[in-house]
Amino acid sequence: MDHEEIKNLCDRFGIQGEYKYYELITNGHINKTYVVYFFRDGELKDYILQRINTYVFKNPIDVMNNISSVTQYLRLKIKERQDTAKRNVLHYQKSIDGLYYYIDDKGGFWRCCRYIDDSVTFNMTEDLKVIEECGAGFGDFQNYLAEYPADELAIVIPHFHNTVMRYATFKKSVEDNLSGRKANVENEIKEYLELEDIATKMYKMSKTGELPLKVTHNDTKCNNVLFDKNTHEHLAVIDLDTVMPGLVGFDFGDAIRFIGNSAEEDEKDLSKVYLDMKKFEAFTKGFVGVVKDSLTEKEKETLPLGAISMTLECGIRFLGDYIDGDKYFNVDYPEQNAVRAKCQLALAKDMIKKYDEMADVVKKYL
Ligand code: GN1
Ligand code: MG
Repeated sequence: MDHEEIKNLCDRFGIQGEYKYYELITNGHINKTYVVYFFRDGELKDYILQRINTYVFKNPIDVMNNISSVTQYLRLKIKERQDTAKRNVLHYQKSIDGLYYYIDDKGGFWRCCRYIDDSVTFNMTEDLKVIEECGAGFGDFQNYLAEYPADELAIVIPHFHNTVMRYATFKKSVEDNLSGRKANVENEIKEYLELEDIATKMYKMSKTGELPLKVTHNDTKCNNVLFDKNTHEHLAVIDLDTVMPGLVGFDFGDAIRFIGNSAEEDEKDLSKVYLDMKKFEAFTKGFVGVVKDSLTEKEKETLPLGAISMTLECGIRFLGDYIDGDKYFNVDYPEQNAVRAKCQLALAKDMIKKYDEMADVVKKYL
């Protein structure tokens, strides 16, 4: 993108002031994200400009409808608890056509929101206080949306955390071997297939009604929470693209998959990859501390299984995409999806070993 293109897009969203520059943000695997700076009223104002990946989100207007309803609802709920929600909810800009999106002449689907002042994100962090805050942030999010009318949400990606369906899709990728790269990952394929029962157990419990569907975030990576730059308190949960009915234990579990890992999501040296129990405990303390009163006994009991399910699911998604030829996730280098999949497998195997330890920690905070 050149400066002129970025500036023109911002004009479409009615952003006032003098355009200064932009930066590309590279930590998401799906959308293209830019932070754009404008000078106005004597200071720099920053905006997030994003192009939605329409290969992944087939109906991006539905995505924006969900987001505008959910953010409005959150704003009201948060204001019941405190004076202002200004730094706690994203504020999307309307385009000059009065819509929360703009479609450019090449079909690119854009949205824009104000960046929350003095906020930061964390990817991998060793700071247990930040991890606990992250848990409380996702826990609060869960509580705020507890009474949100779930049937009004569009299902933007059907079967998103349907692990049974994910395994079926994975097997199809293996069978089709579109990229011809299957031979490079035979061992991983075999190991993932051996773990299918444990990966699908919890989803099956939701189908029999043993676990309730609630409004969940569905992409609870630590970098989807904004923290105050100075105090590191959690401010807002972001990346609301996949807010849909789901399992609380999957939100918990996907967060653990990311923040509980001792290493990065794409660490190549697998000896560095394990479930860090200190991180697990910090996140659990924050999350469970906030949501415990609303959980059923089965929900409480299955939180550790949520972590295993989400790690295996994410792993087969990365591996399936590697075998398909990197169609879904953005990659920085050709083998990255295989590396991510190997890392998730190592992590999931360690979680299985530490199942009882996880369960004991959960009990401590219930
Ligand atoms: C994607 O966009 P991002 O990076 O927050 C993906 C998640 C995966 C995650 C793995 C819509 O999230 O489901 O867990 O990558 N989002 C979508 O890091 O597929
Ligand atoms: Mg994201």
